[in-house]
Parts: sequence; C-alpha cells; structure tokens
Amino acid sequence: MDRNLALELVRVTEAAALACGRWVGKGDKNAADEAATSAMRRTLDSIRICGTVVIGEGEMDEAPMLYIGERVGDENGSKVDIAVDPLEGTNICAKGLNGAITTIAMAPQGGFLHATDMYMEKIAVGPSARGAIDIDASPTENLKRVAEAKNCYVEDLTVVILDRPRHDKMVAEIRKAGARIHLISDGDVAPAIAAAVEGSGVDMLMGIGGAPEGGLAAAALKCMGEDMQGRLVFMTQEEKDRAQTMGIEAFDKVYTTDEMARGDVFFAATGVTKGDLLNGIRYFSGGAETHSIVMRSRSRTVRFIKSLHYFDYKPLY
Ligand code: VTB
Repeated sequence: MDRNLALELVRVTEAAALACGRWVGKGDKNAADEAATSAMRRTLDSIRICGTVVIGEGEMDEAPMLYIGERVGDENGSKVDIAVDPLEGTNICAKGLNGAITTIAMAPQGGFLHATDMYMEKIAVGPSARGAIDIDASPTENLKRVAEAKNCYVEDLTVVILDRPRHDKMVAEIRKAGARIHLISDGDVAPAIAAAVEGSGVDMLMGIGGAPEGGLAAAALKCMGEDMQGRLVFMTQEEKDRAQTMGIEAFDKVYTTDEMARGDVFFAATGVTKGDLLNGIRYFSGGAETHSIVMRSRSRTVRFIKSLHYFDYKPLY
C-alpha cells in the first residue's frame, strides 16, 4: 500500500473530529456520531483506495453509513479493508468529558479480525513490557510481571479500566496489589494506545470492552510494537452463531495483536476532547486546531500531527 495513504487517513479523522467537535457537551450523542460518520464517509470517497468496511457502525440494516460490507473510496484504488469508529466515545463527547477520538485503520484484504458488535476481554501494555502479559494470569500476576519488565514497583503502574460493575472484582484486586487505577466512563481505544506512549501516564489497559474497539486498538498497537491480547466474550448463543458465520470457530481463543490486525496496517486518530493520548479540538477566531496520531506498521513511524484549519477555506465546519 502507498505510504502516502497514511496522511490521507489523518484527513479523514480530522474531518470527522471537526464535524463532531461542534457537538461537544451538547448532550446529543447521536447527533455527534452522525456528524462524525457523515464527514468520515464523505472524506473517504476522496481517497484512492477501494475499501470495504469490515469494522464499522453496525450491520447494513442498522447503520445508514459506514456499515459492515459498505464499499468506500474509488473502484480503481488498491483493495483494502477498513475499520472505523467515527466517534469513539459518543457519550464522552455529548457530556464534554475527556477522551473522545475519531479513528480509522486500514489493512490489506482479510487483515482484520471480523469482530462484530460484541465484547472482548483485553489486556495491553507498551513495548517496554512486551511479552510480560498473559490474559489467563491473574491481574496481580500481570502487574508483577509488567513492573518487573519496566523495572519499577507495582505501585508506579497506572492501569486504565472501563468503570463498569463487571470489573469490580478486578478493580479490587488491582487496588490490593498496589497499582494506581484510572477508571474511565467510556472509550478504551485511546488508553490502549496511550500505554505504548512513553510519558502518557498510562501503563496498561485491562478489562472487557467492545470487540470492534479491540480490533482498532490492535491495529494501532501493531504499529507501535505494543503487546495486546484479546478474547471474545459471548453473551448469547446468537452472538456465537453470528461469529461462526464470520469464520470464528474457537470461541475461547486468545488473539494476539498480529492475529487481530494482519499485514501492513495503517492507523489514524484525532482528538475530539482532551485525553491521555491526544489533545481535543481547540477553536480560535476563524478556525480550529486538531491533534492527531498517524502510524504505519511496516515502518513503525509514529507521527503526532497538529493541524490548523481555517474555516474561511473549509466552509463545511
Ligand atoms: C465499550 C468500549 C468503548 O463503549 O464498547 C463501551 O470498548 C461499551 O461498554 O470504547 P458497555 O456496553 O459496558 O457500556 C465504549 O466505551 C465507547 O464506545
């Protein structure tokens, strides 16, 4: 794939962020999501890729745009699979809280694990603790191993976890082990990536979140040499049946980063509200500043891009 496509992907996440940025704090998560999704959809068509959405806004009958199976881009472009979360953290955006991002990833055809709308148990750490985690080990054991790999105390580690009752037991165990916890209300893609960024203040992500978000995080982590393991969590027989039709056979399989995002993978995200990884949109007279991350697994180059957008020249925003 043409490496310049990476910059094109930032244009896509910037456009989505600029569109939903107007909805921050307005209490309407659907309007925010819709704004991000249509901006992303529109911008995708300006890129020379022949893309198929494999992780998207839902099944064809559930989502008007960026649904699973939808074709985007240009029929003559290179054939790729696309994973999107046009607004990761719709609630966060609607409430004006920290950590909402717009995000997209691209892989050669068949590169993404086809994880539809279900849960995934996840554990992720940065490159300095690569190889130290085991999703089957207890949180205490994982913390010990990560602290050892990072040459620090368990007390120095900060773990990000979604604030949900299903994590109460895990939270209690992590607290007992001595690590610090950052409970988040939503949005576990950005903190998974933040764990790989030195100085972000995040060392690990643990717990159960969305499987599509797991696929997006894996794409990003692959570009950063991070270590992530994921296991699909099936709540109903219907979810198992659906997974089977998408080619998933071993329900309890532990997926590695490479198994969730195969081949030469691209990833981009733009901050909507301020987070551990990215700054949110900042408006100024006549325009706005966006903060994005873009990377590619083959070269492992990680770029943080600060862009200034002048609305006189981009009247859409
Ligand atoms: C998860 C998480 C996402 O929504 O999907 C969560 O991965 C939904 O979890 O990042 P619950 O069903 O427990 O509410 C997000 O937080 C945001 O889309």
